[in-house]
Amino acid sequence: MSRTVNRRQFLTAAGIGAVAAGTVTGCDSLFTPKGPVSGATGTVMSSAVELPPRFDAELPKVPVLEPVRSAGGVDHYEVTQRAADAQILPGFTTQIWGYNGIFPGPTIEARSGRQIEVTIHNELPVPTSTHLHGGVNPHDSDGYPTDLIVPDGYDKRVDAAMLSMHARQAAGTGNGPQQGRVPQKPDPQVWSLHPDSRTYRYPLEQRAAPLWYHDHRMDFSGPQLWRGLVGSAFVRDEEEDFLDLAAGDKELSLLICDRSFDADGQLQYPSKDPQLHDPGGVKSAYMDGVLGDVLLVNGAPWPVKRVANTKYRLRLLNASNARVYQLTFRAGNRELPITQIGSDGGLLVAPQRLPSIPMSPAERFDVVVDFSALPVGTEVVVANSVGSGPAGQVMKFVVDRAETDTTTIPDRLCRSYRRLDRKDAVGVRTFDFRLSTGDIWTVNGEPFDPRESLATPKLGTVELWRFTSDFNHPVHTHLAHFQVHSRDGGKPNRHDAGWKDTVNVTPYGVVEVLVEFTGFRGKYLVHCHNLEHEDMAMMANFTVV
Ligand SMILES: [Cu+2]
Repeated sequence: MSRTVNRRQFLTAAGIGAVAAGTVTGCDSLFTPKGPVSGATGTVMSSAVELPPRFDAELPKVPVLEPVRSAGGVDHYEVTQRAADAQILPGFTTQIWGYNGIFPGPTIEARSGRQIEVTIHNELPVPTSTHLHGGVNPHDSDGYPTDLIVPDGYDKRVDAAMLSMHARQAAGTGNGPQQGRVPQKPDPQVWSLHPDSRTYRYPLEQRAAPLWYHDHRMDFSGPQLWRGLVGSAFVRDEEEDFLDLAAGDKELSLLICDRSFDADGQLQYPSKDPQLHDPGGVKSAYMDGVLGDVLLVNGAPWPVKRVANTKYRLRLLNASNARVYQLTFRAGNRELPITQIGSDGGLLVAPQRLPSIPMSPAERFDVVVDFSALPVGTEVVVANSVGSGPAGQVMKFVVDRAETDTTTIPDRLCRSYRRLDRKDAVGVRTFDFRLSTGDIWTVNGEPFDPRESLATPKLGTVELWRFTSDFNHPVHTHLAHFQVHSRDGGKPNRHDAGWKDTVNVTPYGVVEVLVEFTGFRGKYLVHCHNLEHEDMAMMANFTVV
């Protein structure tokens, strides 16, 4: 009897959380079922180096990407993906893959309605595809997983890898489409290959929101993000400018992820093929998800940030492959109030207090934390209540100066917000996220097939999509943003508020969302954002018609 069946039987019997494959690692792998984020999300890959001290490194400020030219209302950016050396752990030099050679990549600052173009040059040894996550992007600039920038000299190997994938599919043993015969060359209906570089065009006809960009190569997103291909992107608009929110050096972008390091201080990841040619995916012990034991914020381990005793706006992004967080801000025994003002898709109608911030992979939270009641010298630890050991802490703030705070949190944040209603939905579809036999993660029982679409919603309509799940699956829709309509038959959780593009579905949970299809026709993805699940086929197309 396979491990898969054993786990399913266990889950059915327990009716709750799950045991991860391989090493069971306390709270990282076994959560209580009723918390905002519950269930297993992966297996810890322990570092072979001594873990760095906590709260020693300064919080890095990620540089903003500057356009190389602006013409006709379009800002043009140039980015080179390349390997580079980074100082992450004290005493070690770590090779990363970065946009412009840095991890995280440079932050994109953009304006709603002002188009940007980004030319990406690929100097890495592997193909890449870049997705602007949260962007209302035309299909051909959405970073489709088989729409690849192929570096110089890779063609022969990429052909071999693609043929090999087709051969495995034909044999019914691999990820992706099932088909009856082995083709002689990569199918041009599946693969779109750009030599060395290409330009992505983003109209950004959308609300102010915290986006991010990352790799999306089919079968290899997990290792390619792990090596560093992630960055933040903010869209801003007049409505947001008008609010008197904390800004400038009182607005902090915090990109949170976990990583694991080998004895030489290099990033380690359990790929089936460490060269990332073929096959994709991870060793079976890690197929539930890869967790690191070093927590990084903006690329630094457990950093510290010195702050004034004022309000700060924190733009939180969980850029981890598989790790979930539940963040609190602790000053001694006391927990600071957290005010959420925005979600994945921009500002909420009104601010709301949250006791903690539960973040599954790819989710963003826009929050205000108020340090004004704290005496100078107070230390505030950002704790992760669902992480064990070192993963139980993320970073630290130290209040080191007194300043006058002139910012406010308005009672009404977003007057243009439209609340979707169940009666707006013209149809209902169900997407079931589930492990299949053969260690393949599936959507509606099928592994990802680039040629098939599970749904054909009409542009300009709203549909109710029901996500069901056997595990923790952070479900992400490209192009179309949604509002959570119900969770497990009841009301959404408080942290489900606002426009979103990613929602965590807990084990045997049901989440209904009202999805609005705006912007563009074409083929887009709905997929699990646990990157190991994604790489092991938990993706599907929908085509907006
Ligand atoms: Cu998943």
